[in-house]
Amino acid sequence: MKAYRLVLEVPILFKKRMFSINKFSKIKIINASKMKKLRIISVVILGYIISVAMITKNEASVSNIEAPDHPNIIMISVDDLGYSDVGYMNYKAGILTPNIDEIAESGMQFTDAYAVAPVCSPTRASIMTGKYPASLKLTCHIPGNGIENYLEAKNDGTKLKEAYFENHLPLNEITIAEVLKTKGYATGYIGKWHLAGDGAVHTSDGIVNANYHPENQGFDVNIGGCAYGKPESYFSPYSNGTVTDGPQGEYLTNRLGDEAIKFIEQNKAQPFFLSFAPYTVHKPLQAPASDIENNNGNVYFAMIDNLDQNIGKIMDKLDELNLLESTIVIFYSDNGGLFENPPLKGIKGTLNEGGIRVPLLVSWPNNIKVGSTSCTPITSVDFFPTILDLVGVNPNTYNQLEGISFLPLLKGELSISERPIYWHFPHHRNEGLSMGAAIRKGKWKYIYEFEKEEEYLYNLEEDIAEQNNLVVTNPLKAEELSIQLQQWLKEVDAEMPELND
Ligand SMILES: [Ca+2]
Repeated sequence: MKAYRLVLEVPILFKKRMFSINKFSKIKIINASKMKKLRIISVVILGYIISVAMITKNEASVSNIEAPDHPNIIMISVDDLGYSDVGYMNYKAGILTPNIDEIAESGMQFTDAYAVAPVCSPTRASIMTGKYPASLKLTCHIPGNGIENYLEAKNDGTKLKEAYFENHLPLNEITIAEVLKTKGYATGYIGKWHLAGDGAVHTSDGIVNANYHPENQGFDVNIGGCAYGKPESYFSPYSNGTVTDGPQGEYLTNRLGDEAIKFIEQNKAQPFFLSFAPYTVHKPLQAPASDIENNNGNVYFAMIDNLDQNIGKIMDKLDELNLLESTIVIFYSDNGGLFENPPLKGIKGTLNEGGIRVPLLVSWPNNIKVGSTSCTPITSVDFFPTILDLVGVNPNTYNQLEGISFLPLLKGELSISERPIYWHFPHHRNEGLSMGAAIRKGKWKYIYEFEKEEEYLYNLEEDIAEQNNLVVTNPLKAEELSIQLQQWLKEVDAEMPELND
């Protein structure tokens, strides 16, 4: 792209330690004179203007695609389901997901889909708002044990302190549900929300501040959505003030599946948007005995099996009500898997691919080509503009959106411009590479680790497992992406970690 070639023409200004963090939490560019800084900034701004112009041009052509009248939308956001934790990927023996595989066969699968964060809350906030966690100031999972306790533990003995983050999704943010309501959609939220305050430490029922629940963010119905990031128990009684207890021992995922079916039945005569966000497959690892038995004692696989059965229930209900052709089904996970994610490196909580690359399927019979695949990188800020596009609303109407519509990919009619996608995760984790920021553009991925001041550059087309750090052999590419990442962090006024004095 022309814009980035311009960036490449600037002299190498940085050798190592491209980021410097001062006590005012702002990024300083070091090893450069003011004059050179100004040159870089003006070149990057010019590049940004050009790339925005390209995207805008592309989106204008998207709006010319004839959109059908108000299809139903079911957004399935599973919790912690890894890239290789689905049968159709064929990476793990023993995982059987026939119903999820059928969605893959009936529509488009994305090989390079991402969560904007390696943990729950920021990704969920980005789906709801179409904004990056760095813009929302909601970059961390909202801790169940309270932010103060969390920070005390995480900042113990580290060089950098965790950056500031919000403990709820502010009500003044415009959500996809709020917009769809204005278009006549019935809206339902069933499952985990995790955007409503400091988790379980303050409460025995998951309700910290009910004002922050889905009902006040555009959803007509909320079953299960509160401050909890994980269930107290998958078996009733649930200790969750937003879902009534069932019979003793009822399994939560089965119950939420039943509630999803009920919502579909109740709203079959009008367009509906159902966000089905089961708590599964997040810990605690608990599953019905029969599912554990069917999975040779593997409780995690049993949870995936049970998830699949419940998705099958939803698809059967759509079939029974003759709604398959008028319903778009999106299947997605909010971050990488907690266990190994072959062939990817890393797990949930890390900025390696295993922490952020996730399964994504989109099915819409007669509209999306059966059994198709897209390798274009997509991230969770893209859902909001894409859903708008799918229901015939021009995404450009909403200036706050930071992603782009990938409807052209679904239609198989256009490609979308190569654009950078970003991560800002200024938080310590025990699982591996964290406390950093990253950018993916085309086949390239660059990561900067704040705590260790380490840089990584990977060619994901040749090295999906991130084994060969190319920073030394390709310094120009590393520099280009580093500059672009730093520029973006400034643009969104990202909260940065401070020195831990
Ligand atoms: Ca999660």
